Amino acid sequence: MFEHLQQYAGDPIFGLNDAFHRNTHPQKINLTIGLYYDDDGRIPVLSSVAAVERGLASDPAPRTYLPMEGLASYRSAVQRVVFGAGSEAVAQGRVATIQTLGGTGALKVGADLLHAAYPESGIWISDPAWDNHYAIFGGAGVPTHSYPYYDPATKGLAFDAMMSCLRGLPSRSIVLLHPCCHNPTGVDLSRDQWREVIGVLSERGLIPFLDMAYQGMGEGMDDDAHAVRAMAEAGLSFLVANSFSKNLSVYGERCGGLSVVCGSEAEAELVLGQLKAIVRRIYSSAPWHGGHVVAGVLNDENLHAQWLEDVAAMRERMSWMRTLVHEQLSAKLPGYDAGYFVRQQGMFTYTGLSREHLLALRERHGVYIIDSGRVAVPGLNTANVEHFTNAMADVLNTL
Ligand code: KET
Repeated sequence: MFEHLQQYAGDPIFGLNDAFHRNTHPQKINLTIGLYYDDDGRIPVLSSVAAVERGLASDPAPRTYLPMEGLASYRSAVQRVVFGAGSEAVAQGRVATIQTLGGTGALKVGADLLHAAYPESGIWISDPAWDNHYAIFGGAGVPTHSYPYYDPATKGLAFDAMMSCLRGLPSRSIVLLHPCCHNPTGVDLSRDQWREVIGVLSERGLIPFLDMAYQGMGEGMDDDAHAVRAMAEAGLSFLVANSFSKNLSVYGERCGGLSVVCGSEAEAELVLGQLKAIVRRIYSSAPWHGGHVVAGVLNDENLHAQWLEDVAAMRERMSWMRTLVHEQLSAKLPGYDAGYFVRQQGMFTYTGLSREHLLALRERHGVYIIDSGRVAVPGLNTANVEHFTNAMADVLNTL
């Protein structure tokens, strides 16, 4: 029945992560996937999450269906975390928020909403991109295009090229933006640059879709949401996908949110209705356990404070690793400018390494970096960073 189907080429991130686990190199290092590991190389269970889970286990509640839009206490917590406690748009009831299956689920539901509302609109995605953006929007029937983002010469932002592309887009085009910790480059916009981008989005009548999968991993929970809040304050209508996979370390619980900022409360009601209809026809409702865990942490003052401390520790550890790599590489490779390791931020760094370099890193040293040259920084720790910089120095010296 299915022999005519094409072979799945595999996912470039999950596929290499699997290959890493099959490798037997004694000092192998996994820098493939966007997972946060602590300095012992373990995926942490945050104490705030464990505390809520103990409470849930000690007094088991019926696992009923959640509403199509998700748990009310989860949705309001998403709004506070993403838009800030003092958000005018939220206070005016102009934001329709649902609990989603991670950030990916939020992107999919948002893509379906946009395709139904604006069937003619295409989406513009940063070059380079998180590949799944193409798959999710293309799969939802939205034509996909790219806008310039990264400048290999400076390992920084191609801001002028990006702006001139945005200025030329047809009105009602969708623009996918990363408010912080750009994946895969680690290159973010400054506040002044955001102001200019928001100006163009507004003048050109574009539809911004912000994908915030790493809130808190760049500069802080509020600072990282700057673009979202500035856009809301500027009075734009837009969508935000957010994820708790990384910042709460609850990847497999599939916890995210989709918020649609509208012009009025009545419009937000209409949107919420359509979001429920989309959820109902795809998977009916969001997960009970993850919803209660996240809402439990976010709505408890002490647990919330503990969570923020944990996120700060993750952020500081990643920035420490960046500093160590920069120092060690600069010493081992005097002619090589490793400054991008400290200029770029968040979970990823874009090395610009060639395919040859990447293959040699895997084969000679067991160092796994995905084919785009993106390094997932949390795979580094005090015990393996030296092996990493030795491996980098070896391949850059010999190839
Ligand atoms: N958006 C971006 C930009 C992103 O990097 C990820 C995950 C997601 C959304 C998905 O979030 P989730 O809540 O897990 O559905 N990225 C990492 C894992 C993956 O590829 O799925 C990664 O890039 O390694």
